[in-house]
Amino acid sequence: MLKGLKISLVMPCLNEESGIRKMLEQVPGFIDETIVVDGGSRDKTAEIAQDMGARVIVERRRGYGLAHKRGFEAAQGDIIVAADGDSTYPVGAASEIVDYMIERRLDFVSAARFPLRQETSMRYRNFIGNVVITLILNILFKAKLTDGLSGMWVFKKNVLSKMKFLSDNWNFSEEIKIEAVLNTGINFAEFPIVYAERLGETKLFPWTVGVENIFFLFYKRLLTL
Ligand SMILES: Nc1nc2c(ncn2[C@@H]2O[C@H](COP(=O)(O)OP(=O)(O)OP(=O)(O)O)[C@@H](O)[C@H]2O)c(=O)[nH]1
Ligand SMILES: [Mg+2]
Repeated sequence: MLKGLKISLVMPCLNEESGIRKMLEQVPGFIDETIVVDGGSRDKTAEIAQDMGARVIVERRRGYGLAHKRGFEAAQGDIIVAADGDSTYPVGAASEIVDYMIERRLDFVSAARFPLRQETSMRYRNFIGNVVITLILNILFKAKLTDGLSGMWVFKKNVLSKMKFLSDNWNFSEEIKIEAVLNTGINFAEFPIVYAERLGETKLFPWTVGVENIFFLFYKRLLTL
């Protein structure tokens, strides 16, 4: 609990046995429940998560967005902290973010990685992809994001009923921010965090996913005219 609010942590994981261990070691005491949505990992992700006290939901259908949606449905908290399970995001920063939310009466906060504090945390190719996609997102949706593809968000669970999602896959990361920014009933802000180098293998095919992300932005824009 934080300031009387129940906090749920949701992490999608596919073959992240090293990352999830490090994430779970860092889970702060104020987190009331930790949900790991496992994509049917072939390594020990699910066993490690369970042994370390997380609730494991297995969702074998592929999809980063789908995994998040399964986790959000199961979460019981007033506030959901969503973060990738590859040890790149600082879940401990959630307490500062919740303070910031209360102080500024915010409903949805996206953790922003830029400017990067640790240069080795992101490959140059991914950095360029993030900059280009964020720029296109900002132009198309008149937004002012510094990080359109961050994988850590802290939000009131009730905002989900105001959002409409088209994506079950990687585009979900940009889509959840677009939904938060466009919805006048959702107070949105970014909060700077320290992004760390990932443990384990990436699940992303950067070129394909980068191009899909850009097409998705135009598609979403057409549907939200
Ligand atoms: N359950 C589930 N989790 C997934 C799936 N695809 C990716 N993930 C998880 O989603 C998170 C984000 O994936 P990453 O591979 O880290 O993608 P990224 O952060 O854009 O790229 P990196 O630079 O490699 O970190 C990780 O915790 C993955 O294990 C999936 O189909 N199902
Ligand atoms: Mg990652």
